Amino acid sequence: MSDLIRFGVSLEKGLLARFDKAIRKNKWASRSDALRDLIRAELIKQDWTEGEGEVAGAVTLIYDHHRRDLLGKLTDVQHDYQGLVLSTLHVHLDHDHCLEIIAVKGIPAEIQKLAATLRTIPGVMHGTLMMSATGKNLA
Ligand code: NI
Repeated sequence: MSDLIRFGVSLEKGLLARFDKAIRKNKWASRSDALRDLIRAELIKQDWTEGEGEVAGAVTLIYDHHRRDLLGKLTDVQHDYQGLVLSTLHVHLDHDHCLEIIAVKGIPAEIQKLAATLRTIPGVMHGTLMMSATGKNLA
């Protein structure tokens, strides 16, 4: 457990009222919990945009199950980037559509390149990159 340091925060009344409303809506236990989460979110965002360190996340892809040519390409790309791919979950959404969730860990620029390569494979209808962290340096 890291050392906790208390510090004061000055905010405009209206802004604090909105913040408290957001705290209730998001079920944070306290202003400190909310600030901690928001600070971590900002730091993780910075890690992804300018960091050289390791990050983690997930690529999600929605694609047409009947595009057989796509399956081979998806697998080929994941083999090309095997240093980044931790695990893959395949879900048959319905008769026609598949959801693939690919857990990734590595350098931000490389993960973003992998995500872009996957989501631009012909037949992929939608792709997202969920940018998270390895959990290090967040406490
Ligand atoms: Ni499927």
